[in-house]
Amino acid sequence: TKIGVVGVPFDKGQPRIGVANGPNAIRKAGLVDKLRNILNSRSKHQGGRLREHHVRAQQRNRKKVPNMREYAHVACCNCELSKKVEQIIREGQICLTLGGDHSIGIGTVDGHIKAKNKDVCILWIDAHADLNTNKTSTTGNVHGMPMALLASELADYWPYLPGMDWQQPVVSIRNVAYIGLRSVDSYERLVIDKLGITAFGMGEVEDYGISTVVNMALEKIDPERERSIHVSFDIDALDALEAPSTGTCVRGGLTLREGVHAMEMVHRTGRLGALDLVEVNPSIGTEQDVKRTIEAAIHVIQAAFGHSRKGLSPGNPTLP
Ligand code: DIR
Ligand code: MN
Ligand code: MN
Ligand code: MN
Repeated sequence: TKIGVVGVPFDKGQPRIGVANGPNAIRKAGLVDKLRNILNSRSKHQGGRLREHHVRAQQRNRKKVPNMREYAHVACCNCELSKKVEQIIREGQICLTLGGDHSIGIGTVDGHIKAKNKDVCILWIDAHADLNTNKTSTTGNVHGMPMALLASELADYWPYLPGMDWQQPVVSIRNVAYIGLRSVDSYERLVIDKLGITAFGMGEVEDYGISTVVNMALEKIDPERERSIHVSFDIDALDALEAPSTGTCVRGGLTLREGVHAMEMVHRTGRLGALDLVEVNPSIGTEQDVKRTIEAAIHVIQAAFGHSRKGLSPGNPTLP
């Protein structure tokens, strides 16, 4: 396994200050060493390598779109990010992107799709559907819009987006499944119903259990078990008690156990192509809240890359 880690200190998709420090905070807590441990625990010939990258937003124009705050920043950052993600995946690495707010999902999914010739399927793990257009959004925050920008079925609902020509809405919404929904706007609900989007809210997690939900989601979006899987994990999918340091936390969410289990299942498919971990905001809450949120994020990431809760064996299989 090769892993490419991209830090994206971007916060313009939402109004709270601090989320741009997410990548740094997660790294400071030891993420890279923990991922290297996982790689080192595998046998020699399976091997592993990890590389670090950064994408910084550089606004190059002042283009505006109605009801899309900081539009030009979002467009420029995602353009750079898409190229970086595409390059990483083309080099045979699984791309881990640390946000930043969830508007960066535009670039990560776009880059993933461009890198693979085959179809990509998406697990959007989030309290929110992020399915607003600039006409339905009540906030104008672009972190509530990435899925609507990516979905081919919604292409006609957008005005011309200057500086976003590189981004074509090429994902069919049939290749997308939500897990963890519990705060969905009314127009988002309408779109989910009209297009028949696969959506497992907290009610379904309660009814079936996380394991069945993940299996049902993968069965829907990847029935032939051949697609590259993109997981876009908004930390607010986790319960507010598990991950308080995030801009729009909602109570009644996934436990950390459920989040970790879902990622272990994705790991076991062997088809994880890219993981986004977004919306960790180290400026929200107490020191303890921040620590708890970052730890949760790291547990989720480790699980996706093969950490076992039953322990990792040492790379060298002989007892000293
Ligand atoms: C809301 C909140 N649906 C919006 N979205 C959030 O602004 O469009 N997404 N918080 O993560
Ligand atoms: Mn989100
Ligand atoms: Mn969210
Ligand atoms: Mn821990």
